[in-house]
Amino acid sequence: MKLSVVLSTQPTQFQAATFSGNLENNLQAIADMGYDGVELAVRDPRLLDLEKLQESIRKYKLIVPAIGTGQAWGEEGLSFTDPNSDIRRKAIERIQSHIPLASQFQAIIIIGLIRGIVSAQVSFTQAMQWLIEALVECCHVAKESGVRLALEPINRYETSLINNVSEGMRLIDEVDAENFGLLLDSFHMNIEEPNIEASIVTCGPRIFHFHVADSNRHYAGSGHLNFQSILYSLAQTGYQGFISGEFLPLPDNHIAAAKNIAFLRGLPL
Ligand code: LER
Ligand code: MN
Repeated sequence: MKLSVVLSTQPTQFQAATFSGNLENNLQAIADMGYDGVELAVRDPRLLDLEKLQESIRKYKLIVPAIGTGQAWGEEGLSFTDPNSDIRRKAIERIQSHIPLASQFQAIIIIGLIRGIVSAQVSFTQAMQWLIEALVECCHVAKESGVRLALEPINRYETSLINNVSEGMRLIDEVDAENFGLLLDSFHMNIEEPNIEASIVTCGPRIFHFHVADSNRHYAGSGHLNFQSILYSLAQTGYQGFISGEFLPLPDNHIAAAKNIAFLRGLPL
């Protein structure tokens, strides 16, 4: 099992960014705990010192399986479905600006909250149309660099667009691009899926990335999710990617990340 954990490269309001702050110290801590990789949450790639980042990632022998992009929504309000066409265009450009970074690390680009919500003055059909158009355009450009995009079904309290696996799979049909798949997150699945394991199996090879947090969004092993059967179902789909921890940094990020890896490595899979 390949394990990673989320690290935000910039200060963030997103509470489940397990690590943020001093990059070098965090990467060292993550590597020392035995993680194979680090998932980077990046608001804007222009804010990064790419060379320094690459050097540090190499130094600690970590892999970057995925790049999170949701902070562009959380901190800047960019989204694919904003009523304002300038904001929609900026969101598309922002995702495309992640492509060189993702290509260097051979990482997946995550489409989380940057997809937006259905705004009051916009119909669901219109929002879906903007979402599909943005994804088609981004997937087309990403394909030239061999980069894949993964949309994350997110629970109803955070977005009104694509809350569950069946909506996600319908979107995959609409976008119709080989480099487009899903990121499943056990925390959101616990809220939205009738049966987590059965939903995972229906995705087959379209699962590009996987987030773990327990039912309470704390580290895996601290709530009531059955990770043994969840990860068994994931393996049944042929998934060979990372299991990436995205949980609240409580009681602190080091303790949470250490308990998460100890729990997952201890599962009889
Ligand atoms: C991001 O991966 C996520 O899971 C969302 O809850 C962001 O708010
Ligand atoms: Mn997630």
